[in-house]
Amino acid sequence: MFIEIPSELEAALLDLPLPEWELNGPFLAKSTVKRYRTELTATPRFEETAAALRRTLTGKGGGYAVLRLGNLAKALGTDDDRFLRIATGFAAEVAVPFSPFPRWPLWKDIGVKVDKDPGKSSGIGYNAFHMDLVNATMPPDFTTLLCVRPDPLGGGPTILSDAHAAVARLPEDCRSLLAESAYHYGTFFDLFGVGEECKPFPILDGSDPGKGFVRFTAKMLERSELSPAYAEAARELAGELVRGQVSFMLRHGDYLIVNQRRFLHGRDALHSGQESVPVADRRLLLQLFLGAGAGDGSAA
Ligand SMILES: O=C(O)CCC(=O)C(=O)O
Ligand SMILES: [Fe+2]
Repeated sequence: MFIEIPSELEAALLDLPLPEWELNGPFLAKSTVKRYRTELTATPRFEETAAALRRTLTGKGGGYAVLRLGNLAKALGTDDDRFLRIATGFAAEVAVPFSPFPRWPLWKDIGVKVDKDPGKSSGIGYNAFHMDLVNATMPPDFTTLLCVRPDPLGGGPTILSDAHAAVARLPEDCRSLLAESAYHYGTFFDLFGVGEECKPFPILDGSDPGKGFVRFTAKMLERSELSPAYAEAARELAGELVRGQVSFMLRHGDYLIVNQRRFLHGRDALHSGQESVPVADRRLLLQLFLGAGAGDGSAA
């Protein structure tokens, strides 16, 4: 699941003149996708690396990948737009990059806030298994996290779990409860490219593994009012996800891409003592969503 960048590709990427990207509404413009692809495919071993990335995300048994961009991050600096353009170029080989949040840039900061709900994005606690934009009718096919700075205190390993494998281990009666439209989570307003609000929703929609989503967030167990039988079924699923989890620390320059139709993600708690870490030194990720591209209808 970890993909190294061949050294000759790395060297070529350092000098690649990728222009600033353009957006078409929330989507990366087709003209940018085309231009980046033209530049990138001219570099040695790019195509085989992009193919390996796609295989790892969508092939049999796959569902997430970590592209090791650490050497490029070190050489270019993560503040340098050239680094983000390279990451955007790899992302665009998987699906169409877009920002569902109209007021935010394409890449959204996920920093560390000590006074936020510890279990939510940018909180310091255990961020339980979830899919991003769980309550949208068309959630992003892929969610991606670029690690600019790991927790300097050494906490916050990423957790991942194969959602369909977890479901398959559940008893039949539990699965039928999960297939009912009895679940809800969070708020929904002013989002682009992800459809409408889905409320209530079934966790299982009856489609084949890898096609439909396991529309789940373990955060609903504490933050949504669910009737007891459904809450219990959701709790059992959460337990199976934990039983099947893998866990690893994202390093500087690691680019995690998760196929949301296969894997759910989360993060273990950061190390205690975040209050004493200056904000500018705390863990920092950049998040980007990818969709199959129903959106950008422009010919540009
Ligand atoms: O902090 C992390 O590693 C994960 C964050 C996350 O999953 C989110 O913000 O949706
Ligand atoms: Fe997330």
